[in-house]
Amino acid sequence: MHIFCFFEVKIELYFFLQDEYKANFHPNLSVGSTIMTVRAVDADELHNARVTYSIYEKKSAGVVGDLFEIDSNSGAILLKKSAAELENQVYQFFVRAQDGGNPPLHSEVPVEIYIMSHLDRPPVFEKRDSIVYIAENGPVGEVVTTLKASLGRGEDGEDDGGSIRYKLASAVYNSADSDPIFQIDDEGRVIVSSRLDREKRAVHKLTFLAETDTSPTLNAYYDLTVQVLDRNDCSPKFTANPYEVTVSEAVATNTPIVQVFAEDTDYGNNGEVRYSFYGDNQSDLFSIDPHHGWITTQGPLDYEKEKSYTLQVMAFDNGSPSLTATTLVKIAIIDVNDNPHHFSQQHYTAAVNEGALPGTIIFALETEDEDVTAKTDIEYFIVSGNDLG
Ligand SMILES: [Ca+2]
Ligand SMILES: [Ca+2]
Ligand SMILES: [Ca+2]
Ligand SMILES: [Ca+2]
Repeated sequence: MHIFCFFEVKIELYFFLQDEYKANFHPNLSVGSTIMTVRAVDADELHNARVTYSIYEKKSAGVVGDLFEIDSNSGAILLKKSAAELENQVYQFFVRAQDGGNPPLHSEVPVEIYIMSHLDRPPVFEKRDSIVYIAENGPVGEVVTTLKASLGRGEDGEDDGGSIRYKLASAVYNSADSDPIFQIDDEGRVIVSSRLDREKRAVHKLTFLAETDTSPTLNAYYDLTVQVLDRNDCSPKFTANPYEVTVSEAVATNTPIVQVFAEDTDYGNNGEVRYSFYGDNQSDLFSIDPHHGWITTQGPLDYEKEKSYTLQVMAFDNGSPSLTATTLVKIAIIDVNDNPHHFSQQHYTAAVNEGALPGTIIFALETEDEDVTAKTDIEYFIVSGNDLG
């Protein structure tokens, strides 16, 4: 079985984690308290990790700035002076995040803060596990977890009534550019709405909003981390097919000549790759290291016997069941001059007329050499003879 996993390189711009931020608090909140925290992240963390926040007022400049301040490093919005007289007031403004790049990039997000009346009771989420685990490639519609928010009880102990709606507040999961991966229904069930792929994203950090149907809304947020567990759904993938290598016939036994490599992006055993030869055209002259993919000579090579080899190599992962990939390794042997010349006859005899003039061709010497491509220019020497020759 062959399954290839493809990877998209995603360039994420600088963005706020939510499309909007909402908060509500009672007018007796102490001065200096944190009301909420906004957060922008920069995918380009290496260069521009430093983000600074500021309150960005378009209209009614000064009003918001008198009451709230933002920690420029953390994005925490604090109450700057007493809100005791400001019951039922709603403040809407923007927070700007700016990075440390040159030129700096910035982005704004709308913020709504409602100072409740003494009687208002915002929703409260019931405590649940903040991390849930779910296997990749599960069925669409699978329930990850169920969240529940209820309205606090008024001073008379009665439920304040009214209904709560749930929303997924995380901006990246609400993008119009892609199909939603998670949804939350009216019952607070967090549902997988498209196939989860651990190789694309192993951890999803989600923030959910519960809000009343009143105006302005009363609300609460809940952070949930979904950790996607691996399944063995990626095959190993060789970096080449075929691998081609040339090697001198003179290399020593036990010489590593080529390394094959197959990548498997699954996790743990599912991504652990081993190598072997397979098929029937194998040669005892080569071995393969199962862990590192090195192919090594196991005996002397001889160009005069075999000019090339094609090895069939398989990679298999350690998953259950195991997934595999195959490739070819083509080894071309290079000839070297390793065979001695020898004369085509052991003895040569020739008759020479006594009166032959100097320079007469007596006979042509022929030699043979099994080295096919590595012929050298051959020089002949008369190593012994009489005074005349
Ligand atoms: Ca996958
Ligand atoms: Ca795998
Ligand atoms: Ca996987
Ligand atoms: Ca040779």
